[in-house]
Amino acid sequence: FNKRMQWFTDAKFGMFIHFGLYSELGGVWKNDTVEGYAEWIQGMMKIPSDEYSKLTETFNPKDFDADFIVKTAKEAGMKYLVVTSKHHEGFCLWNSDYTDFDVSATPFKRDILAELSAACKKYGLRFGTYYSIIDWHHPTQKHLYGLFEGAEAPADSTWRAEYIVYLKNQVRELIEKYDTDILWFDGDWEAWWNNEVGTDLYNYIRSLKPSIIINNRVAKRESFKKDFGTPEQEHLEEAVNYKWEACYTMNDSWGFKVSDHHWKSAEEVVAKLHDINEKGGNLLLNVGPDGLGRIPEPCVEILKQVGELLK
Ligand code: FUL
Repeated sequence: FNKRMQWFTDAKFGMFIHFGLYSELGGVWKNDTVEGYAEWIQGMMKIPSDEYSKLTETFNPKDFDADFIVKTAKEAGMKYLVVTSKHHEGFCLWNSDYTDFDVSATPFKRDILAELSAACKKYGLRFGTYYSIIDWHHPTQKHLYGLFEGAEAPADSTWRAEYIVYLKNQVRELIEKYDTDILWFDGDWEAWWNNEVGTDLYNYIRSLKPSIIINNRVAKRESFKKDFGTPEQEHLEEAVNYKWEACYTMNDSWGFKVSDHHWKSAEEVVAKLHDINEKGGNLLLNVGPDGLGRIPEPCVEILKQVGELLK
């Protein structure tokens, strides 16, 4: 375990990237601003699936520059990156063989994971992928979140098994095509997810790539401690006998939100990093590129200063 976790323990500081169709909206739907996290806009505002899916027709982040993003991370002292390959909305940032709801269906077409993983190789950063267990778009989950008109609960319970086949196929793609070093799951709080399916998924992934590192949200985070804990917008007060990584936003939202200018200062970031590292944790600090693929300018500036302070 220690050997597998060594690079992660040494890394101490990573970049989280929340990017998806929601980035186009910047937290605004029909002149209404979502309360809280911008990547939750579909769920919070109950935007029907067929309407939300149309965002693929305009998803065109033509200023997205993986090289610049990874270089920015590196210069800020970060040693790895974790990108939302699929957030709760279900849209995939890579060209997946198992769905059409992905980058290839947009005018942009470019494979965002391919570009980011290549840039990580170039700059010597480890590459990780976030994957949401919740999927607001997948047909097997139609009855769960009130986003599909007239969707009734299926007569039998096979939908979950069917969804897990999809999930496993996609996770295998993330490993085989992009050689992902971290699988960062999320959405474990749903009642239909449990430690049994989570443990099976954990074992499956380890069998495909034994050296991979998986977060505790692969199963129920309260009771599952492998491979690392994931305190969110907070961190532990003292060292514990398991590995953990605290994730924090740079402003208030994970996904790009036009109205969110509540940036942490570089000094605050560095203080947090040191405090977390002292207690044995890693810091995964988020950036949310906008609809054109650009990290907001203030955020780039803060990361530059963080790099300076850490020199
Ligand atoms: C949470 C998600 O619901 C948020 O949107 C975000 O991705 C955060 C890191 O995890 O559980």
